[in-house]
Amino acid sequence: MLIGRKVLVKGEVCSTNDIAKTLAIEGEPEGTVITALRQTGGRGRTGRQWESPEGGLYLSIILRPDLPAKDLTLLTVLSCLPVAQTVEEVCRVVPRIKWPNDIRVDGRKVAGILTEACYRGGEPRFMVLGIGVNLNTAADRLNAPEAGSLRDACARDLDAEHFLNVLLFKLDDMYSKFLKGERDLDMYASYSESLGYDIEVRLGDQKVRGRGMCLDPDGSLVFRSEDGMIYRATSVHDVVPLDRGQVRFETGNVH
Ligand code: BT5
Repeated sequence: MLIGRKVLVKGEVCSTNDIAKTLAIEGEPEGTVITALRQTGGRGRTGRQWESPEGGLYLSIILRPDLPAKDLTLLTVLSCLPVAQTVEEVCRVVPRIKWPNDIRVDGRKVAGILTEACYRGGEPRFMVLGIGVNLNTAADRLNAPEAGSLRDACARDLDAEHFLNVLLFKLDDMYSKFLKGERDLDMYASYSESLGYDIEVRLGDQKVRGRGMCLDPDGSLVFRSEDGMIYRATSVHDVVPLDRGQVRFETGNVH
């Protein structure tokens, strides 16, 4: 097992991603995991905040994939699958993946992923895969209206060490397959609440309604707008599910 060969457990940190990046620059090998009890500067995408009080699980993994930069977004997107499967196995609830990086239970965000990469000559030197899970978090105290907690979802306290072990095992399996060129896109699609469903894709004031079709090989979300145009959403877009009774439509060919 590569991911989790070494796990560094911290108390309070600014961001586990920052610690992982510093260690990676200093030569820390691939697979090392940094976890923290809480973060004072937890980050989401595009400068957003990830609220990180005690009770949640915060981890960052150093990866040194021998892959072209164009594969990294797909790796991030597919990393949601082991997180969702861990939630399902440990908590016995039904998780859904909202493209690109949210894991939700009953429409509430219980986990998010942030990957950050360091490049040399246009190719990735290393990447840090950061995952935040609201494990035993008091979600009603978070300044995030859509947040949910796994403890609330399954009505019991969860064992953080057990959750982490299952998660690292599943991430390791997904990562080793990804490096061999295997992408479990059908399995991903079965957990997705964006593929085959009506969605609204937002960027600033712009909003386009359509239906998620498939993942592009570069990880972007291919969707067909209501007027029949084919678009790609990239990770700067926000994808909002349109609840019309959550009817699933057939997805297009997944590459
Ligand atoms: C994410 O960003 O969902 C990425 C979260 C990654 C966090 C991990 S923790 C370990 C590692 N170290 C870090 O510093 N980060 C990573 P995004 O899709 O941009 O979602 C951010 C948005 O989610 C915020 O703007 C809030 O609306 C909401 N939010 C903030 N904290 C939340 C929480 N604890 N639970 C659910 N939603 C939250």
